[in-house]
Amino acid sequence: MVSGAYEAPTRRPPLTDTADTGLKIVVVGGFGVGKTTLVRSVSEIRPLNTEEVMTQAGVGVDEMRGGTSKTTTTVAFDFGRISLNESLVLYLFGAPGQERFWFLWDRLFSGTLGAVVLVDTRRMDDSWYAIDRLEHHGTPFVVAVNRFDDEAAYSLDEIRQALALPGHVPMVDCDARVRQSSKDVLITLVDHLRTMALAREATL
Ligand SMILES: Nc1nc2c(ncn2[C@@H]2O[C@H](COP(=O)(O)OP(=O)(O)OP(=O)(O)O)[C@@H](O)[C@H]2O)c(=O)[nH]1
Ligand SMILES: [Mg+2]
Repeated sequence: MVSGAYEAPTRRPPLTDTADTGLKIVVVGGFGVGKTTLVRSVSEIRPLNTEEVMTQAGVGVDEMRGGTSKTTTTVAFDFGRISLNESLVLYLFGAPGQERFWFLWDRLFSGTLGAVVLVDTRRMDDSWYAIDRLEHHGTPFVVAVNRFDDEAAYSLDEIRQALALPGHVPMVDCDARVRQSSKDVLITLVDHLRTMALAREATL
């Protein structure tokens, strides 16, 4: 196991009395990019997962590139929670990655303040649909590149170009298995949301 990696919370810590702002955040991206892993690694409560075992029937349809030991897939969504400080709580929803479940995304985006698009550079084209839907909904997002062990081949600038991302969209590297790394992604998103809110205020 990687150092700092996920350990299942053994209890459900209650929300602190000072928590007064809840933000709905969605983690979205293609099949097998690590969305469930990220929600699990960072959640302070035992996350709700809707994982199903992948069966023979999925051979040829649910193909993972890069040979992982993945045996399950999300069929509805993941749910977790993290308190970033005394007042700010994020409610995390991990989207299902397989194309046949993408119809659920638009519902999942309802009421969302911001999103994380998780990218695996071995399947970069799987990110297009997520970015397209978020832009359609006008949902601010950051792009987190989940660096699987065997790749550091592309720089963030190269990935920005490949995905045609405008300069204002923050990009970060991450290891979705590591709590602090996943937390840093969420902090990047919250900082981005704050910057955008301040810019909006300044133009009023
Ligand atoms: N080496 C490595 N493996 C990872 C990393 N992040 C996730 N994994 C593994 O990759 C596989 C896919 O992770 P999931 O979290 O199930 O991916 P997902 O995006 O939720 O998948 P779907 O819900 O099926 O779309 C799992 O076997 C993880 O253990 C990483 O940063 N490095
Ligand atoms: Mg999943």
